[in-house]
Amino acid sequence: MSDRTPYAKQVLAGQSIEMPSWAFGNSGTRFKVFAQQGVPRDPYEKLADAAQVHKYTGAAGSVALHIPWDKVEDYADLARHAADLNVRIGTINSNTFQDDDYMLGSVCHPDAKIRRKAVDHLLECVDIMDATGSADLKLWFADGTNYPGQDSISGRQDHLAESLAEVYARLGDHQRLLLEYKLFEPSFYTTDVPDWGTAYAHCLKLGPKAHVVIDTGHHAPGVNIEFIVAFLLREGKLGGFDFNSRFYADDDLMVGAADPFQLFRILHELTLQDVLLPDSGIAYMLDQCHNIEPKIPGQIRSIMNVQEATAKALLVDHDALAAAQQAGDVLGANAVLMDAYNTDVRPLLAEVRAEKGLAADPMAAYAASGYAEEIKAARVGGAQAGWGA
Ligand code: RM4
Ligand code: MN
Repeated sequence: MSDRTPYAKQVLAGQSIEMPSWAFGNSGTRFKVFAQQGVPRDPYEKLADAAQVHKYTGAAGSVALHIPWDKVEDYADLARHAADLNVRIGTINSNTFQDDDYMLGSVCHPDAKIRRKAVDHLLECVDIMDATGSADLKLWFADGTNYPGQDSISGRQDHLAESLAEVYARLGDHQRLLLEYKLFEPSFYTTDVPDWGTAYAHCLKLGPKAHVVIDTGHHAPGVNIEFIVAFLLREGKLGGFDFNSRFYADDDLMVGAADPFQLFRILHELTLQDVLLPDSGIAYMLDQCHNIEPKIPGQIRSIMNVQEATAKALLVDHDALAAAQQAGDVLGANAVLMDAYNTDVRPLLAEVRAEKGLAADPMAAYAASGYAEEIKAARVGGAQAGWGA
């Protein structure tokens, strides 16, 4: 038993990863959405499914909403429903990419009327945060252009800055604005928030309640994401993560599926700064779609993948690492990291689960519960949730 084991167990027991409500609805590519049986018909049923993930992992205590996908009459009632299910409502995600008016952009649109509409939507999201008790507003903009000359690149930055400033001014004392960046898609020539540098510059100007979100799928191939993590953490500007994994672009596949070593490297940077627990100010969440696999097990597996990468990162011997770095021992330092990465942490996680009264294998425990069969039988009729294609 390494010296780090008790500490690792303590952090793992307290870790919580937020789930995206949209992971439980139907999803697909622009080619086809394959419907699955038993999929939720409304946000209440999405929360019920999310609660199953928390029930078996003990590490997924909150659910992010996406507006308008999760619009309800009474958000306080939805928050109570969540509490009854032993989960809570987390981040509110805005949506300014699915309305015909947004064809040429939303908060960066050349027409002031459209920008007004988009900013009003973001302000409505803050109203919802007030009702649900959410702390974070997550903004991702599909804004950009497809052709050189289509619009003014710098003019759009002005619009972005003005729009963000208005939303920022509306935030309550304990609310934050999290700005997400993405390299490309749906725009292909320019994107208005394409990278962490752009997001960082805007957040810096806005003030202390604005932070950058790293969606792990939103980078060019080969980008060193852990460098971005270390940099933003050092500047106090890392707001959170949208975890997923990618083979090509924004694949939204299960985190840790494509590159578990990258996930470990990211978690190592976070572990070095001791920011893994919920009070750290870093909002950890999944942003994934389960297009071909069943959704609840897809989320359970994803939470387990994050837990495994976290456990390995927690086992890195920081003293030995620092000593090797100081001595200029390149191979020794690398070996310290690889030793931890190559540890089988599944028994350790089984212990952590047992101490919380959970089954050692959340996948098997969920499969044996019969819940999947129950929802297939019960959720007949009505319109399944999903975001179309
Ligand atoms: C975007 C981005 C947002 C997510 C939507 C569904 O690419 O990742 O975070 O809310 O997809
Ligand atoms: Mn995202």
